[in-house]
Amino acid sequence: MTKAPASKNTDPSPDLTHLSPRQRLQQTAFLMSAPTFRLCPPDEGYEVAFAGRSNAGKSSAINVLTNQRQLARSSKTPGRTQMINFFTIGNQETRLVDLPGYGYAAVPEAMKIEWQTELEEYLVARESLAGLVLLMDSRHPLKFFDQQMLQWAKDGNLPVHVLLTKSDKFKYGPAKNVLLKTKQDMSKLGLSFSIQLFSSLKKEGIDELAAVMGNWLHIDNSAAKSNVDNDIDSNIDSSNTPIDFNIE
Ligand SMILES: Nc1nc2c(ncn2[C@@H]2O[C@H](COP(=O)(O)OP(=O)(O)OP(=O)(O)O)[C@@H](O)[C@H]2O)c(=O)[nH]1
Ligand SMILES: [Mg+2]
Repeated sequence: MTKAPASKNTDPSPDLTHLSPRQRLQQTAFLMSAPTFRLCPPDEGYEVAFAGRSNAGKSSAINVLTNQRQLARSSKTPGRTQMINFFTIGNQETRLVDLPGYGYAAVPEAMKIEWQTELEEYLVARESLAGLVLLMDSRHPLKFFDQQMLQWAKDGNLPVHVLLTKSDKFKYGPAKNVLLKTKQDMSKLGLSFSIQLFSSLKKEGIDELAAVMGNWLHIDNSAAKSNVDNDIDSNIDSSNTPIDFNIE
């Protein structure tokens, strides 16, 4: 386990409450990497986990969301992120978690099984986990492990926000069709979710994702929120508007 130096108690975290969620997310800093959930930070405050198949674009999404080029390392080699990486957003009680990609063929079967058991326990039992951002390549949505993650999220009553990543690979119409089709398929699963298109390459869908995370992480004060809403009004692409479902 590697750990960033802890801030001293005599040096309180700066007051970031006047910032919008997107501005707050730009304060994200690396906290620590853990090889297993047993070594992760105390289960306090709020955290949001990013999960998805290997190569889905998790690290790239975290980098554009936080406006930092190399915060989470992204790579052309699938399976690059093997550790659970924790980041703080202003203070240690507000965290972002980059989970290792699943479905990476080169990982031995026994390790896969152990990892899945841990992942399930984390999703179901972690008290501070406020929501799951599930990234799926928009060309290959809802693969077996994605469905497994959704089932665990449902078991843990965990809200899910789906990013259909690399949407730049499609033209507008086909991208919208993927969004609607995936939304329909997910509606059958009976869990609480929202969904949007996302492109790290084109930096599309960031405001929508920041708004969802601001809500989950309780960093969405109303004064700043009205500024964000103004930003969204001027930039919004309706194909990226998150679609909310709350199915009983
Ligand atoms: N066209 C396009 N490519 C992308 C986008 N986001 C990521 N990629 C590419 O997809 C590959 C994987 O991206 P990563 O962000 O490393 O994916 P990851 O989910 O973190 O992968 P692991 O850490 O292996 O689980 C890289 O080659 C990225 O450049 C996107 O929005 N559009
Ligand atoms: Mg990664």
